[in-house]
Amino acid sequence: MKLYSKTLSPFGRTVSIVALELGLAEDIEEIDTTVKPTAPNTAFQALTPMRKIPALATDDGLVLTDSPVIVDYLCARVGDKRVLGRGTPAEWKIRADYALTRAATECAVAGRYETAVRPADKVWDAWVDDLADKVRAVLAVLEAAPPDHGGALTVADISLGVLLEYLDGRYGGLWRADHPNLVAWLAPLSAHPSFVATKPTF
Ligand SMILES: N[C@@H](CCC(=O)N[C@@H](CS)C(=O)NCC(=O)O)C(=O)O
Repeated sequence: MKLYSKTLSPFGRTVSIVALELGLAEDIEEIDTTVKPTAPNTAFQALTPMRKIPALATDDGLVLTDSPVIVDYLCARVGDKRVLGRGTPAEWKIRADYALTRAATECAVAGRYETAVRPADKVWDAWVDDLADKVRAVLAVLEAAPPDHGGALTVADISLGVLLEYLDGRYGGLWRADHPNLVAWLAPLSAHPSFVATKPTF
């Protein structure tokens, strides 16, 4: 399989960590892929029209896009019941937390594009504030009840840990002051081998 990605992308990094956790890293060749709105990567677009990372080209010729679909595929491939809790009582709580964290990540990435890609005279501050407000609201929910993986990493833990480190890298760790539970929750996760192995340099 080929994974078109970059660990700077929180969606791409989540997939890379899931692959490591599932013992699939050896089966996946990671292709470092640069994308940016307004600067089409035409070679990559020939593979996937939305030219968003991550994208997984499978051995039987499928191109999967959208990180949750790729995570689902990888878990199904090895019959994993832990990362998504597939078929266990924990499954829908894991999927609910993952969906929430992913939505906040979409806002954090969109906010980054608003400020780092859009020309300054075209930035709409109310829109940027709206995106930040949604990230804050999700973090407030998770601060009150961080995912509890009971020692076994799930994709809810992985995607939240990746989001928090993305906020550290792209937003100067501003979230830390108001979220002591998440700060304590993140520390051991950041030291986990799959997090260390995929740590991006922002
Ligand atoms: N829903 C997608 C989001 C992927 C996404 O937005 N990736 C960003 C990088 S973090 C991207 O490819 N941006 C390029 C663009 O929007 O043109 C997923 O979960 O994989």
